[in-house]
Amino acid sequence: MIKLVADSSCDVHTLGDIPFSAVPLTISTDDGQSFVDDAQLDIPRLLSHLREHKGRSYTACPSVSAWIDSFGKADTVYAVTITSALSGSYNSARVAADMHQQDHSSASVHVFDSLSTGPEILLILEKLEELTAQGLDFDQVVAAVEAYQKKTRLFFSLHSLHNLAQNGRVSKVTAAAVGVMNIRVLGTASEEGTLAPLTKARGDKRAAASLLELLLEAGYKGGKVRITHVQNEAVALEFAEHLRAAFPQADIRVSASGGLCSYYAEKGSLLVGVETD
Ligand code: X90
Repeated sequence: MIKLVADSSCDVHTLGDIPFSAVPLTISTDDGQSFVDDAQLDIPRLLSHLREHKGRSYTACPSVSAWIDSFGKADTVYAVTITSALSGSYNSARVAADMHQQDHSSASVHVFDSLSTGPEILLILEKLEELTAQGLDFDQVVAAVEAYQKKTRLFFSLHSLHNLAQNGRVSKVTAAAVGVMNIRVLGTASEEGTLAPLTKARGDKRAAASLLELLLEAGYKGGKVRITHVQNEAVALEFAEHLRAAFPQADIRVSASGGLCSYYAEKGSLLVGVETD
C-alpha cells in the first residue's frame, strides 16, 4: 500500500482517494492552552484566543513518533514537510523514516523538504497523487517530484510578521516595517526555504496587483494555482478572478489556511502556490 503524509502546514486533512494523513503541529500560549492543528481545530477560536492573549505563543513540530504513527502499515510512504530552514519537522520526519525502514525492511519512505509551506506543499501532494496513480515506481516518483519542485513557487501577502518575529523565524528589523497603516509585505519562499520579503503595498487592492506582478515575473504562464487565506476569503476570491481573467484555462483553487499557517501568516494574509513555466 502507498501512503502520502504531510505535516499540517499543508492546510488539508484529506486528499482525493489516496490514503493520506496530515500530522499536526501544535500552537500553544504561555497561559497553558494548546491547540493541535488537526481537522477538529477551531481556527476562529485559535485566532481570537491569540488576539486576546497578551503573553507569548509558540509552535512545535510533530514528534518522531507522531510521524511513525502516520506511516502506519504502508510499504511505500511519501512524506512532505514544511521548510527545514524554519522548522524541525523535516528532521523529525527523517528520523522517523529511518526508524520505520529499520523495523520494516521492505518499506520505502521518502521525505521531501518542501522548502516552503501551505499551498506549495498542496501542489506537491497533488503531483504525488497524480504520479502514484500513473503507477511509476518509487525512484521515478522521487525524481519526478524533485524536478517538479524546481518549477513551483510560493508567494505571499502578509499583514503582520509579529508571530514570525516572536518565534525567531524572521528578524525583528524585517517585522518592524509591517503592521502599520494597512501595509502588507509581499514576498516569496527563497531557494533556501526562508522567508524573503520582496516589496510592500498599502491595502489589499495594491497588494493583489503586486502579487500578480510577482507571479508573472516568476514566469507564471497559466499553470495550477493554489491560494490560501487567513480569514480573508473575499480578497482571495477576487485575486483568483484577476488571474482567471488573464489565464482563463488555469486551474485555480482557493481555500482557508489551516492552524499552523493561520498562526504564522496571521489574519488577512494570502499565500499563493504556483506552477511556473
Ligand atoms: O516547527 C515549528 O514549530 C513550525 C515553525 C514554522 C515557521 C514558519 C511558518 C511559516 C508559515 C508564513 C508565510 C510564508 C512564509 C514562507 C517561507 C518559506 C507561513
